[in-house]
Parts: sequence; C-alpha cells; structure tokens
Amino acid sequence: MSDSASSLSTADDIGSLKASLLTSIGDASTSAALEEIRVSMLGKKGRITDLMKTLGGLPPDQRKTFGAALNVLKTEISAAIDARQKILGAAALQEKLAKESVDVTLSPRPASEGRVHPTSQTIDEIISIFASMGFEVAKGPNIESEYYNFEALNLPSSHPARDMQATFFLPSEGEYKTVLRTQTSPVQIRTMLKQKPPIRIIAPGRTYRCDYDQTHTPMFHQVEGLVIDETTHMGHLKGCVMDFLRAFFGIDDLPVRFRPSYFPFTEPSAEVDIGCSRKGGELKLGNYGDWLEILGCGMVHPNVLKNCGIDPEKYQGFAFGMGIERLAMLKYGIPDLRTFFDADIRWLKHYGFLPLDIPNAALKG
Ligand code: 2NM
Repeated sequence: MSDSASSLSTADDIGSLKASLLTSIGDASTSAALEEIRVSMLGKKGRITDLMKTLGGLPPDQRKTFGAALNVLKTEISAAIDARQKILGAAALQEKLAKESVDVTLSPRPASEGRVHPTSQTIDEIISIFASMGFEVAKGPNIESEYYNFEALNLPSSHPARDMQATFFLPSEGEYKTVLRTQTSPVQIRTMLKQKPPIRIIAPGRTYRCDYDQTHTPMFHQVEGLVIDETTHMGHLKGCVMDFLRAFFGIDDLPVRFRPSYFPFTEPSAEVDIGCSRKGGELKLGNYGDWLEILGCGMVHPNVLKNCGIDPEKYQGFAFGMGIERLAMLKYGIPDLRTFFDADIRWLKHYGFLPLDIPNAALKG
C-alpha cells in the first residue's frame, strides 16, 4: 500500500485497501484498537478522509468514479467497524457480567455494611438547618406538566432550557407537554397555588436534564426554597442564605457574596459565591480571598406570583436553588459527580454515613 493519495486511484488499489482494512478490523480484539483504526481512516486526519480531500484536484471524470468508489469504501468500512464494535461490546459485557456476578445464595451482608448515601445525608442536613429556621418540606411529582415546570415560572417557550436538547420530553397530548422536571420550582408553583401566604418551604428532590459529562448527570438532586409574606425583602433573602451556608459548611465566618444575575422567575436575581482557596490545586472553603459559585436566588417575579393567584401588590418573597450533589462534593471532598450514581458498595463504604450519624447543624443545637 502506498502512502501517496494520487497512487491510489484505481479500483484495484481501493479494493486492496478495503481488503487489508477488513482484515485489521476483524483482528481488532479491543474497542480501543478498533477506535484507533476508525480514527486513522475516518477521523479528521484519517487516510480515507485525506483521500476525499484529493478529489477536488482530479479531472471531472476521474473525480466522479474515484469519489463514488471512495464513498462506497467509507460506508463499508464504517459498517464493518460498527459490526465489530457490537461483537466486542457484547463480549466485554459478558466478561463483566461473569466477573462481577452476584451469588444470590450467599447470606445477607451484616447490617453494619450498609451506609447512608451522601446525597441522602446531605438532604437530611439541609432539611435540619431549614427546619430550625421554620421551613416546611414540600414535595411534588418528578413527571411534570410543561406548565408548572416552565410556563408558570415565566420561562417563555423560546427559552433555551425548553429545548429538546436540554429537557426530557415524555409522550403527551394536549396544550402542554409532559416533561421530567428540570428543577424543583414546579413544587413551589404547586404550593403557591394551593396555599395562602405566609409560605416558608424548601423542596428537595430529583431533577432531570439531558446532559452527561464530568460535571453533569441526567438525574441529579436540587433543593429550592421559597418564602412569601407581606414584608419579605432582599435583606431576609441575604440573611437566610448566609445563615444556611455557614451552618451547612460549619464555618462561622464563611464569606458570602451576592452577585447580580438573571433568572426569568426572579427580579432582581443574584448568584451567590462563598469564600475559598484554590492554592496548590486543592479547594478549601473559608476566608482566603478567592470565590466559588454555590447557588442562585432572587425576589420572586411578580408574573410568577400572578400566575399562582398571589397579589404582587400585597405579597412578595424570595426563592433560591442549589445542587445537592455539588454541596455534598464540597463538604465531603468527593471529587467526581458521576460516582454518586454508580451504586458501588466500595464507594459507599468510603463516603457513606452510618444510619445514626448526626447532621452537624443538629449537633450545634
Ligand atoms: C433558583 C434561582 C432563583 C426559584 C424561583 C422559584 C419560584 F417558584 F418561586 F418562582 N422557585 N425557585 C429559583 C430562583 C431557583 O435556582 C437556581
């Protein structure tokens, strides 16, 4: 096989390249080896990709036949790689299943092996702190109407959060689609619709977004809070959030900073940072001069109050929202979000809690 693209211009040359590639694909024994072949042929700088780029310089008749032949080659090689990938994937799964098989006839683990998941522990701690400030816990469905999840929250249908890419839509009919809730705010909407102020609630729970990478998982937990009364103002919001963060992290002088921001459902809106240090690549919370974003909040938008049958001339209030896994990672030094969802008993033994571990806010009395 020659390296020069121009020498590979006959049907025979393409045929022998195909034959040798099919052999290599058949011989590939790992997904990684297969991926290497794919990249070296079809990747941005791959051989077939390079050959495609030479087409422009050929006379029209040659371009037509050579281009068609290259396209066929590309399709066949892609298909062969996909087919081989399926076989290797199935084999890898079989091996994993065999290696990690569970013997269901074994006697149960002793009770002391179990642990409270850091997410559950963190939710308990959050509830404990807000309960001491007079908040109640509110709950709502994970499967929501677009109306409660978006519309009532003053998010127009043009908002990027309402895109197919960002939200899980479920099969539905009628004016409003059905979604997996993207935040717990629909719980606040439902509460305002059925309860007259004063309102003081937090809504912890699962939320869903179509996202997966180092710092995003399709399901995660959030806690949102809502306070509505006749004289509630931004000062209450600041005090409440500051007291919560200092109690949660157990740092009495934790610096807390409010930065102007934008959310459709609050006006004014703010993002909240806490003091930290990133010296030596290690994150430490406290009064060290650096800042870390931790939550969003604001005064509930008059449109949202109106949507819930609350008179914005008489009542006002604040709301806030934050990610629970993120709080847990910061407090307990857990480096990787995705491990929260692996259901790995070794991870749980390391980061989990005993059933009677006491949330730090309760310890302080
Ligand atoms: C956030 C940030 C700011 C919020 C607003 C509401 C409601 F329903 F009252 F409008 N619930 N939650 C809110 C406000 C949530 O999360 C980052």
